[in-house]
Amino acid sequence: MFDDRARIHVVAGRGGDGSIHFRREKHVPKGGPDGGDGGKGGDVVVVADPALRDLSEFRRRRGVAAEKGEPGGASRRHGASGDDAGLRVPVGTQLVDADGRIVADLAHPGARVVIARGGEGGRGNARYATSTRQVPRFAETGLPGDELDLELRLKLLADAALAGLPNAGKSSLLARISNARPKVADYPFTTLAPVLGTVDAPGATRQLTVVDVPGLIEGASEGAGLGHEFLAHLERARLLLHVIDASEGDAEERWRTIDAELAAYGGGLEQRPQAVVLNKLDLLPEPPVFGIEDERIVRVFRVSAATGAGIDELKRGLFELCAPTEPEELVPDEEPLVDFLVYRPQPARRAWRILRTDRGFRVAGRAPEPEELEAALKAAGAHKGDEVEVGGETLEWE
Ligand SMILES: Nc1nc2c(ncn2[C@@H]2O[C@H](COP(=O)(O)OP(=O)(O)OP(=O)(O)O)[C@@H](O)[C@H]2O)c(=O)[nH]1
Ligand SMILES: [Mg+2]
Repeated sequence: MFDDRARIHVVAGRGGDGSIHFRREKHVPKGGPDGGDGGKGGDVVVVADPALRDLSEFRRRRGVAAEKGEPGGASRRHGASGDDAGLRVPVGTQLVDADGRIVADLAHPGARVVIARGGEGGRGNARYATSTRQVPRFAETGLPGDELDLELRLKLLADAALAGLPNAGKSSLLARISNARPKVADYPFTTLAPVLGTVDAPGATRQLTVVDVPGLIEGASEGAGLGHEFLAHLERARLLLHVIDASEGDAEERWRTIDAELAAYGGGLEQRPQAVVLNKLDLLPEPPVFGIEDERIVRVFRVSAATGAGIDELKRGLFELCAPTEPEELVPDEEPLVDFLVYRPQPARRAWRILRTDRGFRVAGRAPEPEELEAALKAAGAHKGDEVEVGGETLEWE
């Protein structure tokens, strides 16, 4: 089965806590504060990996989390940053947020995007020393990292796409040449959603992907039949396999019908190279003739998906027509960018922080709603019995 959708929960690392520490030196009875800052939490980074074909890995994998930052240390020592967590997805994957917005489109090999940022580390008590407060017995806790639910959607990036009128035998052909097992039946619009298959070259030296889309009819470019949505899937294919039922009437006329729809749709489809596949050879006494001369028609195949006649030649031809692409060169110092990325507005720097004290925690600034505060304290590591100072009051954490 081909998986083109998955859901995943991503959590960036929490920042490390600042340290509460005082200098200890010989001859200095009361050293000043020297607690260092915590390190930043790791980010969650999504990378488009050309070695992956679909999202099946995410059937098992439900979440990904980056590492926490290390706490600060004595002598103003900074905590180490948490490691990033990498999430590899196939090229062509779009990341969709909980509101259904596409936040990133990873359409090129190596494209990468930071989808969840790690939290900042907390400041150590050394940073809180002032002339009037020489013994700060508190330090900031680290901030939590971004946490979000993502939907991954793979927009089909096929080498070739099957196009043609309903019932032409597109799904039968895909079943013949690939590992896919699409539904085949003797009525139009059997295929209702795109199906992707992988075709192995003899000796498994190469693979190609071929997508089968619902049949096109006159007016498809304006939404007739199953409409444009499926024409859009043809857009990312390098080659169109234009399948025609040669047992029924005039093949050339039917070629023109579909070609007019491709032209009306535009989006580059009107220029895309095509191979014409005259199918259902077994129903004809003589191999069909096809006289249209057009520079976009790179090859004409005569096959029967039913008997298998001509199928080997079609497969061989496919590998010739879809020559391996040059691996896109990755300039080492220049990371490829995602096609587009919508940054989620960062929450305004919060008006409060949680400080760690000798006996528990102190909430500095304007305290938030109780639920939010509770969650933040829990995440900061509050335990039963810890003291929590909020707005001049001291409570005990339950
Ligand atoms: N005799 C014969 N029948 C075929 C051949 N190829 C397909 N068929 C039959 O034609 C009918 C339609 O085949 P499909 O593969 O479902 O056609 P399709 O183009 O995918 O149709 P839609 O999904 O509706 O667009 C089925 O009954 C197939 O068994 C062939 O080479 N010879
Ligand atoms: Mg079909």
